[in-house]
Amino acid sequence: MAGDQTAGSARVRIWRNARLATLAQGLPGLGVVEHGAVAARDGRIAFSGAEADLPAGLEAGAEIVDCEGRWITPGLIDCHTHLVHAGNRANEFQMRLAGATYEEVARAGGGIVSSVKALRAASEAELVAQTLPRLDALIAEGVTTVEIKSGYGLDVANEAKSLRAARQLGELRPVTVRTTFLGAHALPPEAKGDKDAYIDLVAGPMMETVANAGLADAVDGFCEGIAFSPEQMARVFNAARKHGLPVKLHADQLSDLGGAALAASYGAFSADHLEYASEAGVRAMAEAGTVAVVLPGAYYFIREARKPPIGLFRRDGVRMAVATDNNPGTSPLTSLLLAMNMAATLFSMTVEECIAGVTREAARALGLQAETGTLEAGKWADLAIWDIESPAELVYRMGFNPLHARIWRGN
Ligand code: DI6
Ligand code: FE
Repeated sequence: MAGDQTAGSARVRIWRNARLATLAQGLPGLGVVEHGAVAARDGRIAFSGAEADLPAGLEAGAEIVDCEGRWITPGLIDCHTHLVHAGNRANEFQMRLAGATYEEVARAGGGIVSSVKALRAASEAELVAQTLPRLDALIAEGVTTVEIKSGYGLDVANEAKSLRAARQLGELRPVTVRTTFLGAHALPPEAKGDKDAYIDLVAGPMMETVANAGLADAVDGFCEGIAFSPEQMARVFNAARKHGLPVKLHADQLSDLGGAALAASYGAFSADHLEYASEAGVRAMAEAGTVAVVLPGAYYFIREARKPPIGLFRRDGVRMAVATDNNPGTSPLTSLLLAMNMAATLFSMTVEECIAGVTREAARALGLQAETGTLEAGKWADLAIWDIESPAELVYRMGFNPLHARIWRGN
C-alpha cells in the first residue's frame, strides 16, 4: 500500500506504533494491520500499512507521532443527517409517550411542519449557532465527514438558507460537509394540500436556485404516504439529473411504496431507512450498487416494529451504511458510536458491518469512496485514533467516547 515515495518539501506527519483498521477494500474484515503506521502529506494519506514497510524517504524530516499501540480507523462519516434545524420537538415526544403515533402527530399539523415554522423564523446566523453544538458532538466522536440535508425550509429562500448554513458549518469547523437538497421532504402549509403543485416548485425554481448557486451536492426526497409518491419523486429526480446532481432517497421507512426500486432505477448513491423494502427492491439496489443506509436511531425513537431486511442485503450483496439521521422529530441522536451499537443490538449487524458502515460504506453512500472511508494512500488523511483494546469496543459501549485524537486532512 505504499504511496508516493518522493520526499517533497511539504510537511510529512507520521503516526507510528499503531494498530490499523484500514477497511481497505481488498483485505478481509476490517483490514487490520498490527504494528502499523500512517503517513500524511498535503492533507492526503501518503502511506498506510506495516511500519516495517514505511518508505525511508518519507520518514526523513517528518513529524513523528507515537500512538503507543492505539487503534487508528478512518475518520467516521455520518452519511445521513438533518443537522440544520431550529428548535426541537420535545413536546411531540411527550405526545407520543402519551400514545400518539408519528403519523398521527404529523397529520395533526405537528411533525415536520412545526420544524418548518421554526426554521423559517430563524436567521441563517441563528441556524448556524443552533446547529454548531450538534456538529461538535459528532466531531467529538471522531466524525470527519458529515452529510447535512435541507428540508425544513420548503420554499426557495429557506431551502437556500438551510444549505448555505450547512456550507458555513463546514467553514467554521475542520470537517467535510456534504449538502443534500431535500425540498421534497414535506408539504408546506401554503401549498394547501396540493402536492403536485409543490413538486412543480421543488423540481423547478427551487432546484434551479440551489443547483445554480452550487449549494447542493445531491438531491433527496421522502417517498412515503405522508409525503410524496414514487411518481412525484421521479419528477424531482428527473430535474436533479438535468442539473447533473446525484440522488438518494428516504425509501420504504413506514410502508412499501417501492422506494428502494425507484432509487435504484435512478442509480441513487443510497436508499435510506428501508424497514419495509421488498425483496425486489433490495435486488434492484444490488444491481444498481445503491447503498442501504440503515438508521437505527429513528427505528428506536419511533418504536418501529419492523426491521430493515439485513439478511436480504447480505444475501444480495447490498452494501450497508449506518448513520444517525439526526433530526428533531424521529432521531434526536448526535452519537454515531451509539448508532453503531443500535445497528448491532437492534438489527443484528456484525462489528465489521457496523464499523464499515460508518467509514467505507458511508463514503460510498455519499459518492466519496475515492476520497475517504478507508486508510489507503491517496485518500484524505482523515483519521480517528482510539483508546481501545479492540475495534469491537467501538460498537459495544453505550454512551462512552474512547476517542484519543481526530485528524482531518492531516491536521
Ligand atoms: N424521515 C424521517 O425519519 C425524518 N425525515 C424523514 O424523511 C423525520 C423528520 C422530522 O420528523 O422532522
Ligand atoms: Fe432522514
